Amino acid sequence: MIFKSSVALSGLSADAFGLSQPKTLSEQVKQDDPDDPSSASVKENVTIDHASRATFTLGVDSDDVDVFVVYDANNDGTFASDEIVGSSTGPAGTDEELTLIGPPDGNYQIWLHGFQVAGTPTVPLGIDIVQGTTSTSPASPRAPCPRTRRSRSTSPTCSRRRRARTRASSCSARTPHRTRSAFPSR
Ligand SMILES: [Ca+2]
Ligand SMILES: [Ca+2]
Repeated sequence: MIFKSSVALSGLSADAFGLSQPKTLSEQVKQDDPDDPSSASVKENVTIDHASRATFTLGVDSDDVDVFVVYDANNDGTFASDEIVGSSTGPAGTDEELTLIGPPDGNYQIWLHGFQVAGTPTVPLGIDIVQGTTSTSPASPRAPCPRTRRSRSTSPTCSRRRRARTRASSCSARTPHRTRSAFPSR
């Protein structure tokens, strides 16, 4: 994607979020300790990198399965109950869905907690994470095409030079990239 501006902008930045491919996992759930979400028998690891949002859905039949999203905030490799950042805990027979807006980068775990489950049904877990990169414009605008007394501003040579310069300044390889999170730095 290329942004064009008729005025010189210094320090312009834009977030570009691609449309990631959503995926659906088949998970086998069972009755867990209803009083302890960390007893969830299904725990899926998910890595989030510069996401604008992340949506998790769970289709249930007549059972009561709940979804918990746990963020390893202290990055110690374990997912603790006090690191739960989102949950969807509808009653039996109700599908679950939750969305994190601007989640911080890092490691996450999705817990499927069998609150009231008959047998070991297989349920679909949907994961849709929209991720992208941040682009920053070059700090200095491109230099104007040089003029001399003999060359007119519309000369073909000057136009070609101007176009070439435009391509160079918008070349993605030369554009400084940085990442950022909507959350405060940790
Ligand atoms: Ca942790
Ligand atoms: Ca439920």
